[in-house]
Amino acid sequence: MNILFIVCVLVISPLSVVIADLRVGFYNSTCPNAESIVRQVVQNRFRTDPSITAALLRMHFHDCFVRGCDASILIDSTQAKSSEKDANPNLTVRGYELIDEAKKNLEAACPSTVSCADIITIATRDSVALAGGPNYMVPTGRRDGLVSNKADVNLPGPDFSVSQALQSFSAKGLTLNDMVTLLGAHTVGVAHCSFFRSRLSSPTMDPALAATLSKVCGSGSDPTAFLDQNTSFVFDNQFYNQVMLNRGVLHIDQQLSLDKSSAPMVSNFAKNGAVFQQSFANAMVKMGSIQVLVGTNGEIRKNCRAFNQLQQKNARALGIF
Ligand code: HEM
Ligand SMILES: *[C@@H]1O[C@H](CO)[C@@H](O)[C@H](O)[C@H]1NC(C)=O
Ligand SMILES: *[C@@H]1O[C@H](CO)[C@@H](O)[C@H](O)[C@H]1NC(C)=O
Ligand SMILES: CC(=O)N[C@H]1CO[C@H](CO)[C@@H](O)[C@@H]1O
Repeated sequence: MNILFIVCVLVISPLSVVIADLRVGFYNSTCPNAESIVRQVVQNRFRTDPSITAALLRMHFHDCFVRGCDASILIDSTQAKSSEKDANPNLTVRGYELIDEAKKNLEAACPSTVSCADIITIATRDSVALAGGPNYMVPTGRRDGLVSNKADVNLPGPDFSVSQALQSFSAKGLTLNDMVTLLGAHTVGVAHCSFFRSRLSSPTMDPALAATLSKVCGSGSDPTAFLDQNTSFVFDNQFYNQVMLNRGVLHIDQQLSLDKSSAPMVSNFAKNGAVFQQSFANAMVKMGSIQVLVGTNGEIRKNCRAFNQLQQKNARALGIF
């Protein structure tokens, strides 16, 4: 009965089936240095640019929430087709060149073995640890997707309520606790004024912060402000303390402490940094397994920015083979 059911699901929609078949150390025998090769690249970058942690966290989130964690976010648009990258919420995603560098080093060590989707996952984990966050084991074995459409990008917006945002997280199999935890990633990184301008006149923002941010946002085209105004580069629980002081920058961040459903979680994380760190590690592993491709689904891209088929076509056109 069960087997029959599974077979039917596979036949109907083979690419969207969630198969929890990721394993810690998936590359132990095929590319034993895979994780240390990625870590090296992240360490080098972090030394000169600690904002890489925020960049990778956001990239990982956007990747996993659109067609699953399949590196579809990395695909460059072509003249014929706009990829996820060119959807508005993704325009400010950064860190693509770090993924390219890790991929180049991995291809040199073990060609066509380590997926771009796993590179994003491992690099994000390493960057979080470097910024003072938890260092957790991530299961690997993801394969890279064969589709990336601008029109598929449907992410929660910064002006969502907690219940609206929860709908989007629930659709990916994540709970309210997962969502409150994952939004703790806003303990690092920045937001452009255009994403929070409406909050500057809100009675739910600390007037001192509103005054500061109004000044910041009053000049230039679309400046940025830190999402965690206290410890902006440290991966800690200060985001939750800031939110409890009405110093959340995005509307959704502030709503976490105003909405009755999420407020107790916020105050628990604000009081207890260790509980937040453990919860974050668990939630990241969960987010990292959304709709993954495993086994023989998808492919292992040689260049994270293009599907293999397209790379071969371009190479033939250039007379490379
Ligand atoms: C309801 C869910 C979420 C909403 C509405 C949201 C919204 C936003 C917005 C509007 C920005 C500013 C982007 C910019 O101005 O360039 C941002 C930045 C950021 N988000 Fe989220 N986010 C959500 C969940 C998450 C999750 C789950 C993560 C990771 C686990 C995450 C990590 C980040 C990080 C690290 C930044 C800073 C990026 C940087 O400095 O480059 N966010 N988010
Ligand atoms: C890979 O090695 C690590 C560390 O020895 C171990 O914990 C893990 O289970 C191994 N994974 C596989 C798939 O062999
Ligand atoms: C800022 O963070 C530090 C270090 O975690 C903490 O001790 C302090 O209370 C925080 N300040 C505010 C205003 O939240
Ligand atoms: C917040 C935002 O910019 N949303 C846009 C994201 O991209 C989609 C698809 O391109 C647009 O329809 C949204 O308006």
